[in-house]
Amino acid sequence: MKNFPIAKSRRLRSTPYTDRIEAQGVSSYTVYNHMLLPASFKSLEADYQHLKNYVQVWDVAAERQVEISGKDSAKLVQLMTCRDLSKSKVGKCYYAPLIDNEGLLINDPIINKLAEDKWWLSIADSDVIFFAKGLAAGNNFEVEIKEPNVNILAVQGPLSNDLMSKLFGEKIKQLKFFNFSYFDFKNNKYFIARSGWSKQGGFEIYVENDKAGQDLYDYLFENGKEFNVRPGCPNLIERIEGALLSYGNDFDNRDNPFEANFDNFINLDSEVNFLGKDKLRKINQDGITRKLRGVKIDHNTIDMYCEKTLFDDNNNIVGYVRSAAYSPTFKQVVGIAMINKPYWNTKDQFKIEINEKIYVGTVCDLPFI
Ligand code: THG
Repeated sequence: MKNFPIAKSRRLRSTPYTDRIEAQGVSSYTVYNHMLLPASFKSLEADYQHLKNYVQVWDVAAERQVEISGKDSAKLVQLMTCRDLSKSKVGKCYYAPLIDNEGLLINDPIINKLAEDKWWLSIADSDVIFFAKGLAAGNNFEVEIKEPNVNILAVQGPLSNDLMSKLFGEKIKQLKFFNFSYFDFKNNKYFIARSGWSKQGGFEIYVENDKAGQDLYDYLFENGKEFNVRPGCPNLIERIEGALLSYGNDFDNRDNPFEANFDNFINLDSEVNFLGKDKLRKINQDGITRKLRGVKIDHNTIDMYCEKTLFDDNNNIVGYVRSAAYSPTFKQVVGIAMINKPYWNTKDQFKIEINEKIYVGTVCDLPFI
């Protein structure tokens, strides 16, 4: 498939960091929450190796916040997710699948609890705000729902502790995984979480002031020279190996949370009220007939712009690859695929057509690493 430049407009939103990443050589974009999300700088593989060894600063402003506040905010947030939030605490981040009344997936945000009556849903690529507003209206909830001007900078990689403590002080090293707190830098206060869409460790800075964020961006690069800092972005290879799921790619509104491996975040036995609870109970009783699995394919390239079908030797459908990339670590194509039950065992084999040739692959566990 030919590559075309992306035509920018107001509707396809830029971020406060766009000018900077373009000056630094961003080489491709994807679109996420109607906003530019960088997809590569030097190359997927060069970015991957650098991320695994040093530290990168990412413009992930496209991870938008849906702010839900007010008297009924906890009720509304709980209504949208099958994860039990009744014992949730301020200062913690909760990875939580959002489910509709059919028991199907809407999104998989990180839910940040800012106060008992204030939440930020840090969303993946679907229009959660309209779903939330519809539910609030239909239930007469007393809530305020908006998209605040928050533009996340992620600092990811094994040297992220070094860079972040140089700017924000030693105490940032004590921040635990999926916790957030407030840290000062040059007279500004920043909401910082230990989280991020890589398995290399790191932080996410939820920037609420554009100008301060742009200055911070520049300081991160000035202070990061000794750690070989580079601009980066969520890396396709690294995130597939780590099984960090992507809404719209690996799963979408045709899939239920059991099929998408969210078992640890589905609480059917608690008293809390959420959409699709009865549907999920039924699915849990009946059992699922397909689920997301890892796949390895004996080839050195794959182009993914739609699902790719997998076949057995009798040309029965084994499943569909939803994301894939060549891994320099495994020296094979690695992917995430929705696999039908008879074929979902580790080491089950399949055939796949890539560029008009047939290749062999095997089913494996997620994550790869
Ligand atoms: N950070 C923030 N917002 C986000 C993302 C993010 N919004 C969009 C998207 N990413 C949401 N999806 C995910 C998917 C996986 C994780 C976070 C957000 C993740 N998972 C860990 C894992 O699977 O190892 C930990 C999950 C857990 O155990 O709680 O981090 O990245 N701000």
